[in-house]
Amino acid sequence: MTQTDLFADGPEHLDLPGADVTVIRGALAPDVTGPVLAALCDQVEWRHDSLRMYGREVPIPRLQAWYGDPDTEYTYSGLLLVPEAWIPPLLALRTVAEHFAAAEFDSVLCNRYRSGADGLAWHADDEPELGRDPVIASVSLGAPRVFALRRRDDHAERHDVVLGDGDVLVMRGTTQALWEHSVPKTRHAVGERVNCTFRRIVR
Ligand SMILES: O=C(O)CCC(=O)C(=O)O
Repeated sequence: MTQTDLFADGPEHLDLPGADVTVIRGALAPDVTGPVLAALCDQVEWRHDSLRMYGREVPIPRLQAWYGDPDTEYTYSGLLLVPEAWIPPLLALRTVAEHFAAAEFDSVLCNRYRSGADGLAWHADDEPELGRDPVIASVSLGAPRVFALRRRDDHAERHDVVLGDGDVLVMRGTTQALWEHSVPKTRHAVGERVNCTFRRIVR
């Protein structure tokens, strides 16, 4: 049986020049996502970090946490993230991410969007720790949110995809080099969402 046989619609490959992005809808069933979301909200060491911007500390509009193997320190936007030790719900999600990405991960950035007022600004996961053309897989739980992609050299070339409860997204190849992504804030009433983005640190 192939992966495509397991899902009614099969993996959805986004047709974006220079990007290699696949969405697997409902990779996790609804009777699984609810308990996993509750476990993550309860057990993850959520932090409300600030980034230094224009000479002052600005709180990020979401909660986040970094988990991984002991040697997976990670820096983004000048913020050093020291890994927390793996917990069972994140290890379970890692197995799912590794299955669909056909890749191995040693760390995960968890983002918790408490409402539509939380979001994530345009960026690429192109930190040196991730190496060239990294494979990155995320698992979304909870409320659906727009995941926006745009070409770094032409912001008019933009594609929005809604990531729902239990969806897995895999980015690979030159996606990070040529494209950026974001989770825009929304005025619509939306519930809580957790996204876990699995990565591999290159040493
Ligand atoms: O929440 C998402 O879907 C995206 C998360 C993300 O882009 C990241 O962690 O770099």
